[in-house]
Amino acid sequence: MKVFLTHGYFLHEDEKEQQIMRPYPPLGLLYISAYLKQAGVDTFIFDSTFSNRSNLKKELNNFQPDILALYTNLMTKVTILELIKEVKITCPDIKIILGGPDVTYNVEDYLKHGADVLVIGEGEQTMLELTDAVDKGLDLNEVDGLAFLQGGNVIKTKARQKLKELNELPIPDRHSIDIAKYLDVWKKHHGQSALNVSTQRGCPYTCKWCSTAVYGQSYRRRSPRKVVDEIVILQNTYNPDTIWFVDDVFTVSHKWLVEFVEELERREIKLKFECISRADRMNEEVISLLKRAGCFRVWIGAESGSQRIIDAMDRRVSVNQVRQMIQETRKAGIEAGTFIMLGYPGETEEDIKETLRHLKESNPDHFTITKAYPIKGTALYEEISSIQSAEPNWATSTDRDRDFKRTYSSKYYDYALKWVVSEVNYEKQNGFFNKRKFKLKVNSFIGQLGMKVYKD
Ligand code: B12
Ligand code: SF4
Repeated sequence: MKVFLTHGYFLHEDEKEQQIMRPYPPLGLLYISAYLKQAGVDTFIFDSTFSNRSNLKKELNNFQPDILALYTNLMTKVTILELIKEVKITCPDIKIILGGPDVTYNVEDYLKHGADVLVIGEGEQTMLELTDAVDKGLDLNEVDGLAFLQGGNVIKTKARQKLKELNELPIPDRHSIDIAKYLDVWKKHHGQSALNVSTQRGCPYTCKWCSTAVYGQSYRRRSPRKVVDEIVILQNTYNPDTIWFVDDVFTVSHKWLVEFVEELERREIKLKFECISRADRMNEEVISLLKRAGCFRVWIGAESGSQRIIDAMDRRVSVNQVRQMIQETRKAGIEAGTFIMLGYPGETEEDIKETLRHLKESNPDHFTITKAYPIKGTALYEEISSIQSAEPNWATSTDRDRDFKRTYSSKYYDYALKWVVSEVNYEKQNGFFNKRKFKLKVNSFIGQLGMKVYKD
């Protein structure tokens, strides 16, 4: 049984990312690959990030797999559907399997667009059992965590039990892809290289816009020893300048953090890393532990500067806490970043002004800002279903294109974004009035003007 693993992300087709240039290896796929190879399955992994569609087809043709298994998220969906269509014509005997966060709540659509089987949730065990079942011609109904069509009907097998012991997972199969390409791009564009590592799976919180499609509302973690083992391998093999922990809330367990710091210190491992946290899982002691461990940047989600909107999101944090933790983090010599969302249902101009005040006052080193959109399967998605503007064509759009009736027109929030970004960046500029400051003021003015024009 030959398995060809890939994902539908091509950097050269992503103009936005070409400006950002912070690509990371496809960690989920690398976990699946390591797990299958460990069990002796003949597996080939094609990392599409720096490649193109014609190379993918060439490699697929060379390898002649029985199974083509693709990672799918909401941004890569359209490409994945195009690939399925082509493969169905050129190699109709290959079984097409999809996994990743976007399949869980779009089961019928993916199956009706040509996928043979979907792997729902955590993929390692399901993929291995599925490969075995396909190989031996066994009944797929016996494999947990699948969806497929039978006589035109959607069949969903029993939900897969979440892995209890993450320590049993093999180290991701990085050596089967060209990691040097990632390191080079990072070095060239940011002066230092970075690689991604996962220490936990699941998140116990319930923020309404966040997708828990893969790991659910859970919290499982690898032991600090296993994580440090992986870091040592990465340092000896690739020597990245920094590590990004992809975990949802890195500081969720303070006990784990203490043990992690002790393990690093005991083995005299020097680390420089970036992670994501929540203000309510931070305090002075946690910040000092992060510093000791080598954290150079921590992202502290707030999403809004208005407590009313934070509560509507079920974010369960106070805006004052967020402000205080951003400031304390910076005082400790760690960069602070924060995420902001505009256009959440019910958000008014007053809320946006509070968000602007919040950003100016907390003064993070970095912030990202997006217009709120509903990911299928989230509480936000359910909430906006009655106020959705129009149902976009599923196969040619993404959840990002799904619009809904907000307090003001959708365009209003595009201009609000421009206003907030330029105002905050203006505030960050030191010195006399100069060309950059002038440009930011002009953009801020355009933003405000657009907000006036599109308020209704
Ligand atoms: C790191 C990350 C990123 C990085 C990606 C870097 C990279 N190359 O990995 C960056 C910052 C670039 C990013 C961007 C985006 N992301 Co993101 N990201 C994450 C995050 C935090 C961790 C991903 C990760 O590495 N997880 C660890 C690995 C081991 O898990 P995994 O990938 O899910 O893999 C498991 C399963 O999915 C499955 N599986 C995976 N691949 C395959 C393949 C097959 C064949 C099979 C059978 C199974 C399978 O098995 C794996 C192991 O159990 C997740 C949240 C999360 N906690 O997972 C969001 C998440 C995946 N991102 C999300 C979103 C929305 C985005 C963006 C659209 C955001 C935006 N507005 O631009 C973009 C899309 C970018 C793109 N073009 O693809 C959503 C996806 C929702 C959805 N339905 O698709 C998530 C779930 C966040 C959330 N909670 O809402 N992201
Ligand atoms: S936004 Fe962060 S804290 Fe909230 S549910 Fe998602 S991962 Fe958890």
